[in-house]
Amino acid sequence: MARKNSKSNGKGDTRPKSAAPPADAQPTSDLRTYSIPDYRLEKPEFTISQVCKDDGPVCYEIRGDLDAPVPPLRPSKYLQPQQCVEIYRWMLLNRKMEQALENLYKQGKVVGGVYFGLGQEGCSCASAYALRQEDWLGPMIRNQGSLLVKGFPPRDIMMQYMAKAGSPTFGKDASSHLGDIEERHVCAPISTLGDLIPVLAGVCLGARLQGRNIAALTYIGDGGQSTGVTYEGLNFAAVQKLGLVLIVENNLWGYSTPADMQFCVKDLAERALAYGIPGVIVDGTDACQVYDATHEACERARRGEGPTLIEAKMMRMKGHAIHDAAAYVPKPLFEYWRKRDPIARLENFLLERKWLSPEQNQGLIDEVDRQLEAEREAAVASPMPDPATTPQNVYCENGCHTMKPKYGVPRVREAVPDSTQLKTSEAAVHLR
Ligand SMILES: Cc1ncc(C[n+]2csc(CCOP(=O)(O)OP(=O)(O)O)c2C)c(N)n1
Ligand SMILES: [Mg+2]
Repeated sequence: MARKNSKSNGKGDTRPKSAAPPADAQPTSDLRTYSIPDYRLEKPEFTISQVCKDDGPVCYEIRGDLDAPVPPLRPSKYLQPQQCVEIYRWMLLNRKMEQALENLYKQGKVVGGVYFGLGQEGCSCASAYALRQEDWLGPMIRNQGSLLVKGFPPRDIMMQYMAKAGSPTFGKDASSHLGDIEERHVCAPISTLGDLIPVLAGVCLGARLQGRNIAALTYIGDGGQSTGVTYEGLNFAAVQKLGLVLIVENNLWGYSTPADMQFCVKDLAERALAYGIPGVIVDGTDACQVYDATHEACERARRGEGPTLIEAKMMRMKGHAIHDAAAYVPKPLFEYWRKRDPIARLENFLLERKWLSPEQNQGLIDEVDRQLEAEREAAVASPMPDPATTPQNVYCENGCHTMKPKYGVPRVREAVPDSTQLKTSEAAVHLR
């Protein structure tokens, strides 16, 4: 863990940096100071406060330097030019698929709502790109890009939203609760915020008991990180040194609650200190930073050294879901982050470096459009489920799927036949 230096609270810490310590100061050996690696090339400092008028709608005002120039991307330590182009393509596919979903919703073809990851494509796609085939993913609602990178075709996600018979859940879920534990190693999202964290920790534990350390990536929002199960799951992973990679997606809003009204720490990565694990901050609109931090966390996970908490700072560029116009978000905040659009930033980065020519770029965009059109048509053409199939695949009956070890025979100790023979030292089950 990299821990050193003192932390400015960024909210008005005016202590002189070189002042002599007061006479009653503690000996320095009693002082523990920490630092959190921060990959960002800019550190926006905004405060958002509630300024509601009596019985008016909820509204906020923002203070901070909203005219700051947009920094360049931080070149990746690990990615080759071609890999950067691949991530850019995934991000385009992610955004254009969500635009197609919005249109399908407006055409009345979607059953239920639609959730968007607008402005967060770099976080979803570049983090999932750091996973290997054998690694696991537990996406949340805004991580549709992660699902694409992990191998779900856009038609699966579209059919899921339209509750079509051909969807991965055969039309039984009309949102994003799709997974694939056999091939792609994706745990279906769990709506209860935070619950994926102990589940993914459990996946890592299962692999450990079968003789393998794996990386398992999941996400939690700035709102969801306050839940108790987040603490329980991450603490368990920390104690057991499980390969959990937790990205805290700090997109500044949880429904209509701004981050400033959600927690008091300056950076959510500081939470890592309380778990005794590394914490790192990245600009969530910089795909290179997201990739590098996730790659390093995955490598640590595969070495069996335990979990990492990555805070990705960015902005939810739409409302909570399609029903929410986000009228409560101060317009200048949207403007600020629109200039930091993750796709435009990566596109400029690739063009400036000549890793992609303007013609290649246009060809790539056209190709993504063609792919999506074919995927959309296939999704729309899928029938609605036959009512007779309603009871099927709801309950696990007649051994519909067997629970079998994935990586090897679990290493467990033989049970003691006569419980009276248990020694006190064997009373607790240790998992390593
Ligand atoms: C334990 C729990 N509490 C409340 C909810 C309802 N809920 C769903 S999404 C959401 C807001 C989440 O905000 P955040 O975690 O910041 O994620 P974001 O939507 O910004 O990606 C809430 C309160 C829930 N699903 N689970
Ligand atoms: Mg949020």
